[in-house]
Amino acid sequence: MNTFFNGIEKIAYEGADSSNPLAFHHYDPDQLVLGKPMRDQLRFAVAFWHSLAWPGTDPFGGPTFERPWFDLEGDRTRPDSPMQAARLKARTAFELFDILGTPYFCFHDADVRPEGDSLAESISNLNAIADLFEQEMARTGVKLLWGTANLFSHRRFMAGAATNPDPDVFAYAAATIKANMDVTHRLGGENYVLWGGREGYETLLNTSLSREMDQMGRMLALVVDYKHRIGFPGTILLEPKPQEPTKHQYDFDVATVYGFLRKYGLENEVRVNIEVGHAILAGHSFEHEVALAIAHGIFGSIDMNRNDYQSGWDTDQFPNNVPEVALAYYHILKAGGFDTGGTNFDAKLRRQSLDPLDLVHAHIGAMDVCARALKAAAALIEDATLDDMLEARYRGWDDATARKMLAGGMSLEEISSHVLEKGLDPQPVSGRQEYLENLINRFV
Ligand code: XUL
Ligand code: CO
Repeated sequence: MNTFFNGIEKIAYEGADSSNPLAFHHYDPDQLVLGKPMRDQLRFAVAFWHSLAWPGTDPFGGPTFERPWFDLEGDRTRPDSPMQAARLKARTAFELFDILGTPYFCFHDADVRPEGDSLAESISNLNAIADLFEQEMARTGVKLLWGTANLFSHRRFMAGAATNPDPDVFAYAAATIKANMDVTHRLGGENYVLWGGREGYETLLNTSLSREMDQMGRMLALVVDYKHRIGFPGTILLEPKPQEPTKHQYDFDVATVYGFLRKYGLENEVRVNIEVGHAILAGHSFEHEVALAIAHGIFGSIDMNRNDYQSGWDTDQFPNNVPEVALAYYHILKAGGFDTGGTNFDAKLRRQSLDPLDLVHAHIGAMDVCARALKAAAALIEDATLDDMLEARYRGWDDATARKMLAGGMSLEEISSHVLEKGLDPQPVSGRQEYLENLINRFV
């Protein structure tokens, strides 16, 4: 074993004083944070896509990474070579999970199996790789956080999957989702993700918004119905993103997704998978998206990959901003932590980071950033100043009249009389933002 990674040993926790780059400095899986081992608080997952299937391309240049399975994938002269490539890639993936000690992984069908000449062949390829996954999962104890279908790379999906003007594409997408839900269920996946890569539009000149929204609502209702019929115990997750690849994506952000779920009556069935970079693209902060999802009761899971703050597109970089991550975990921990969700790295190396070792360093760094942020968030909660000040800010609402007013027990006339009779003259109080920012700075 351990061939691609050339003998790299399992990464161990050595503490903040260690200078060993192949050690964790903050992620100690067994350390208790708010009464739970860090392993179970963070629930780390490695994404197959960018870590194993992305070849280092960018809009101006071809592949930069040389991975042994890429050569086999392209060799169509030997009929089994794309499947050999898929098996080699899968074994290498589990080597990586083993080295890092990440408890979970995530995949898209297109990352793990070669596309067949027909849907039936693609599904049979997927099932064959799932057999190998089962063996590797049993060998290593690594579990599946989520599975998903890639309904955006192939040209058949260029005008959308669920939102395609052609009903045959809708049906093809539905059949693909079914196959992926079956595999996710078989592998004990804890969630099933839908990210609408092509569910949006390039121009309104050729787009009927009302039709496309109804088509998306129908697809999601079919998914929820199938989940219940097969007894899939996991969570269905939608992943918001405002644009890219399409100019406008329907799952723009958490607020938009919540409105969409309400419109189609699915707000109690579906939650969100929030990605740092997608929040930034939508003009929000990551903690805003997390906090809003929690406020709406639809928080599910996170993809902890960030954008470059200058470039303005989805660069999917590994996280390295502790305060940003800490504030998100603060909200997650305050809400009781992850349920079926976890911390997935849907992140890719920079295209000059050619070596297998770069993949290991990227994940070590990302896991350490998250661990450090988690500890800071827990310390903020234990300190309780932030929470106490928030509570105090709204304390006026404990008053009987205030409660009656909020519960709908007073009309506008009654409220008006109340103000006039009492001679109310509310005085502004400081929001103390700088004080609070200084407080955060003590913990991160
Ligand atoms: C794309 C993206 C996807 C989803 C799953 O921006 O983040 O990988 O996480 O399809
Ligand atoms: Co993602």
